[in-house]
Amino acid sequence: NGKSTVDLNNRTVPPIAHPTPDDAFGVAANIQYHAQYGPHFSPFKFEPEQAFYATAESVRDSLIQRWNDTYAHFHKSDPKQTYYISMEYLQGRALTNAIGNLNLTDAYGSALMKLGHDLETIVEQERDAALGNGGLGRLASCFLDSMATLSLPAWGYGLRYKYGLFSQRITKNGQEEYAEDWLEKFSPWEIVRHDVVHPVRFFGEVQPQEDGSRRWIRGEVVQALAYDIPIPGYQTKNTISLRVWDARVPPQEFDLNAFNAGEYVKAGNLHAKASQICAVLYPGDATEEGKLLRLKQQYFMCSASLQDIIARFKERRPTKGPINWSEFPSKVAVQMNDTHPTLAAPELMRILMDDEGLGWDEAWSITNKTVAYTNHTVLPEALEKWSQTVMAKLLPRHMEIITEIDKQFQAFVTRTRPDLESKIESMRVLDNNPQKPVVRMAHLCVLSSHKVNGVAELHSDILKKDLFADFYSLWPDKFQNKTNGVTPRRWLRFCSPELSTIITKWLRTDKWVTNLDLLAGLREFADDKQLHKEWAAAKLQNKIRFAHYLEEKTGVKVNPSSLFDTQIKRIHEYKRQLMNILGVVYRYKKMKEMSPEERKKVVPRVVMLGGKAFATYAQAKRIVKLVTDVGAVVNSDPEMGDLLKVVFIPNYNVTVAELAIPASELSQHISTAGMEASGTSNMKFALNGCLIIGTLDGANVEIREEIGEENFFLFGARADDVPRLRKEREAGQFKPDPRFEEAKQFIRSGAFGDYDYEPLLDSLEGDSGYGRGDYFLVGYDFPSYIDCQKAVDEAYKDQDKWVKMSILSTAGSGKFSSDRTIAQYAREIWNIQECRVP
Ligand code: NBG
Repeated sequence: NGKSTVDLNNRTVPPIAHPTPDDAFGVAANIQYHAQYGPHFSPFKFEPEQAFYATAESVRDSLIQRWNDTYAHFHKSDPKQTYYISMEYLQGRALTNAIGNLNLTDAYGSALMKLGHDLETIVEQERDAALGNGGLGRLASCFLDSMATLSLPAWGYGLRYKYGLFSQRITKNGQEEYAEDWLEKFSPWEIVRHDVVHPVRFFGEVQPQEDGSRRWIRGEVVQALAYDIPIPGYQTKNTISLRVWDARVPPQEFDLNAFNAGEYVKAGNLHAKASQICAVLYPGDATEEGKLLRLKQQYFMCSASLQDIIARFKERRPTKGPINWSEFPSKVAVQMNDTHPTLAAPELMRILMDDEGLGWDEAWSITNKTVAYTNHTVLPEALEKWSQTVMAKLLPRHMEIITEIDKQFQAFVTRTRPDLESKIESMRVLDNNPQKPVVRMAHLCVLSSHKVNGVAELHSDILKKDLFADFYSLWPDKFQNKTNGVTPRRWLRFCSPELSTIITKWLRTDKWVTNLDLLAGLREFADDKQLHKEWAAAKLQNKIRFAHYLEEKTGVKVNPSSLFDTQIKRIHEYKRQLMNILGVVYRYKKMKEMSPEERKKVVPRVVMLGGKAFATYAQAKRIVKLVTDVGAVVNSDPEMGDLLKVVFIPNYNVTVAELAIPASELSQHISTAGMEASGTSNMKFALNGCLIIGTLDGANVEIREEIGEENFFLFGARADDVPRLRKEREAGQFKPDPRFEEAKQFIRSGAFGDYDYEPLLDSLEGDSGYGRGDYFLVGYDFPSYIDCQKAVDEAYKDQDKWVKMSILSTAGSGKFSSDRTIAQYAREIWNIQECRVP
C-alpha cells in the first residue's frame, strides 16, 4: 500500500491503494466501485448476487497485485519451479478462502454490513468450481494452497472446462445428471491472458527432413488460450497461479465464403471442434469419438503447458548466445498427476528434438530429469491404455517417439538385466496384442520419470510389490511414498471457525494453521471437563447448521442430538457404500423386531450418504437408488421416529463437504483393503474430531497409527488376505454369515419397494468374475462391520469418552497437512526451495 513497484522491464509502477485488514470503509468503497463500474450488471441493483460478484472482483484486485509481485519476484530470482499438471482441480468456492488467506475476513464482513449485506449470504452466492471428479482433483487443489502458503515457486496447469462435474439431482428414479455451468454468468476469479496463446496440432503427418530430423506438419491447429486463477497463500504475500487452457481457433480459420454461401455448419466446423475440447471433464468414452476426444484433451493440456514452460525458461535465459538445455532440469520440475498428463513426456521429447534440434540421448536425459509421476490408483480400469491406431492417427510424431522409447527400453533390459528377459513383454510400453494393440500409459510414465510415487504407505508398498514390481527391481531408487494431506485452512480453520477458536484458545496460539503438528498439544487437555464442554458445544453448533441444510435440500428433519454418521465420496463398488446401506437395512430390521422397552436403549442415528455415480456406471447408480429407497421407508416409519434416519445428501461437492465434515461424529472409510490408494476425506474428518470406522486401507492405516488404535473403529480383512479370500470364494469355500443373508433377504422381500435390485444383490453372490462373486468382499467383511458398529453405539453412550476420543482424533491429525506432503515433494522429488516475496 502506498509503495511504488517495479515491473519486469524495470519501469516504476505507481502505487495503488489496496484494502487493508483494518479498513472496512476502503473495502466498502472498493466493492461499490465494482458494483457501479463492473460491466456485468446494471448499477441500479445491489442484490446478494451482484454484491457477490462486486465483492469477488474487489478481492481479485488484491490477488492480481500480489500475483504480479510474486511473478516479478520469481522472474528476478529465477529459481527452479514446479509445474503441476493435472486434468482435475476441485477448487470449490474461493471467496471465504481468499479473504481468509489475505487476512481480510473482518474487513469484508464489516464492509458488506455497511452495504446492507451479511458475508455469509454473499459467500453462498458463489458456485463451486468443480473442474474435477473426486479425491485426485481435490488433492490438486489442496496442493496449490500449500505451495502458495509455503511460498514455493510453483504453477498448476489444467483445462478450463465449460461444464464442471455434472450436477446431481435425486428423483424417484435415482440419480439424474445435469450439466453444471459454473461459467453461466462468469467467474470473477479468472483472468484471461490474451497474450498467452500457444498453437496445438492434431492429426497431420510426419515429414522427414534433409538433415535426418523429423517434422510434424499439416493436420488441424487450434490455439490454447491461458486463463489464470490466482491462488493466495496464507500469511505470505505469495500468490501463485492455476493456469487453465481454453481452446479456440484463429479468425482466419472461419470460412467466410462458405458462410456467405449459406453453409453455416461447414463455415464454423473447426470452431465447433475446438469448443468440444474443453466442453466437459471426462466425456463419455464408450464410443470411438469419445476416446479420441479424451486423448485430444490430454494432449491439448500437455502441449500448451509444455510450450508455456519452455517459453518461460527461455524468457529467463540471457538473450545472447545459444540456450544451454542441460540447465533445463535445474529450472523445471514437471509433476504428472496420474496418467492423464503422460503425453507431457513425449511432447517434451518432440519439442527438444524437432524444434530445438537436440539429439535423442540428450533430449531423453533432460526429459527424464524433469518429469515425475504420481500414481493414484491400482484399479485396472483407471490405468489408461490408448489404442495405438488412435494414437498414431491423432499424434503421429508422438507415436514414433513412444515406439522408440519402447524399443530402447527393451534393448536396455536385455543389456543390463538378462534375468528380466521373460518379463519384457509385460513391462513394455506397447502392448502389441493383435486384437487390440495399445499404449500402456502408466508404463510410459514409469519409464519417462525420475521419480514415481504412491499416495499412502500401504499404496506405495503395493506399487513396489505388485503393480510395478518388475520396474521396482530395475530401478529401486525411483520409487517413493508421499502420503497425501489436506489443507488445514479450508478443512478446519475456515470450515469450522467454532472449533478453530477453541483450538487456538487452548493451544494459546493460532500457529497450528501453518504448523499442524502443534495440534498434538491438545492431548494434554484431553480429559479437561471445560474443554469437553466447549468441544461438544462447537460440534453441536455444526450439527445444527448441517441439519438445517439437510432439511432445506431433502425435506428430512433430523434431530441434532443423534449420532451423525456420514459416508461421502464418489460412489464406487470398491468403496462399499453397499455395505453401509446393507448394515442400515440390518439395523432397521433388528429395530423393527425390538420391544418398545428395548428400543429405548438404542442410540439414535442419522446415517448420511452422499456422492456422485459416474453417468454410465449402472451398478453405482443402483446403489444411490437403494439408499434413497431405504431412506423413504425408514424416515416415514412412525416406529423409528428419531431413532434412525437415512438421508442421501444430494449433489455432493466441496461446499457440501465443508458443511458435512465439521458436523459429523462418525465417518465411514470402508473400502476393500488394498483398493483405496489413500483417501483424503478420512483426513478431513479426523482433523475435525470425527471418529472413523474403517478398514486397514489407504491412509486409514497411518491415521490410526497417529491418533491411536483405541480411537479408531477397525474391522475387516487386511490387504494381504484379500487375494486368498477371493480364491476361497471362487473355490466355493465361503460361508456367508446369517446376518448378511438376512439383510439381502429383507431387500428381496420388497420391504423397500419393487425396484429391481437383483443385479446389485447378485454382485454379492456367485463365485467368480469381476463385479460378480463378491469381488469386493462385502459378504466377508459384513459380520465384523456389524460388530464394529455395535461397538460404536456402545462408545457413543459414554459421551465423556467419545468427546475425549474426538479431541484425540484432532490432536493426532498433524501429519495429514498438505503442507507436510508438499514440503516432502519439494525436497525429495522437485528439489525446489522457498522463494518468498519480501
Ligand atoms: C484417487 C484415489 C484416492 C486418493 C486420491 C488422491 C483417483 C484416480 N484416485 O484414494 O482413489 O485419495 O486419488 O490421491 O481418483
